[in-house]
Amino acid sequence: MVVLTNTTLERITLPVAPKPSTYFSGIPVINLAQPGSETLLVRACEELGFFKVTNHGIPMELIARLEEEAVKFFSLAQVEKERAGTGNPLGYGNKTIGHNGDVGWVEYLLFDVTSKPMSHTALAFLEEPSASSLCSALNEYVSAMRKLVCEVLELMAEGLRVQPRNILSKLVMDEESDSILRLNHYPPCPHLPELDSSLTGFGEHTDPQIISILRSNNTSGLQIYLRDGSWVTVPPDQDSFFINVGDSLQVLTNGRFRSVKHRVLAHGLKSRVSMIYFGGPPSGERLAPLPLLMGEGEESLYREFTWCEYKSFAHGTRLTDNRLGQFQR
Ligand code: GA4
Repeated sequence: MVVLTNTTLERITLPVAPKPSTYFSGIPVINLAQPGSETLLVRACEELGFFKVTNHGIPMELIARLEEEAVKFFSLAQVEKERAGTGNPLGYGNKTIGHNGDVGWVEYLLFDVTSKPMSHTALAFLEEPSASSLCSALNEYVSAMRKLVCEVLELMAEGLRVQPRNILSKLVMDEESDSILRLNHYPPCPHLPELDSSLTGFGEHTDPQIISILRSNNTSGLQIYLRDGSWVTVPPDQDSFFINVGDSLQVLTNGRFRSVKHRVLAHGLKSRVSMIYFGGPPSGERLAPLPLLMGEGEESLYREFTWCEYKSFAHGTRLTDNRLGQFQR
């Protein structure tokens, strides 16, 4: 544990983690423009629950625009940022994550993003023209993420040989889909070089949704947990997207796909900025394995539940808790 004092002189104890290991070279790369990528994609979801997507067709300017807006927001004075709300669960958050005592060396903005574009009045915590420029960058980015999620989930269905092709994507493309956009800023931690360890930016957890698409700047920090019990550092790549399987997709595939445990360690010298789109199903959606994926006599590993039930359960847990455990048969 390391005790840090922030600007408001509040003392906060943050968990330390082992020093980041060297970069892992085994992250599967899915080239979306390459025929046959659906087979690699399925393998990546089965083995790691994590992969990188290249040739995604999303213009770099659109990504850079939201990153710039995020940096502009996080550079505001603390009081101005706090006007965005509490981060509990939506809005601005600083060092506290969720409402059950998790902390990390991170500040963030969380937005509920539906199929309808957000209005700049939802960002009334900012003055004009800042509210409008953040709002349009967010809307453009979210609609690009929805398209990417749709493409990836359709490739997945193809690789899994389940019909119809939109059996998974329709859950996230539905008007009522419960999706979130998260902008994270991990400031450099000046105390780190003196410590023989690293600081936790965002503690280990799995994502509750179906799928998460992450894009970060070129600062490392993201780690994933392998089946052999080791944590490995993901080499940053600001031109690509990293995708991970969430708990809901693990259920939809009856455990065939793995919802990957991941975490972020703070950097001693550089800021890390990440933007994550979490694609979730509609609130009342029943989550159960796709019948076409079940072998003869295969039974569901999970009792049936709705996304709304899972989400409210998740919000009562700590990051590291094994949330799906509660729903296992
Ligand atoms: C993890 C994935 C998303 O960032 C998130 C997180 C949420 C939050 O920050 O409020 C949770 C976490 C996440 C899972 C367990 C609960 C809820 C913090 C936490 C301790 C927005 C989400 O949907 O679940």
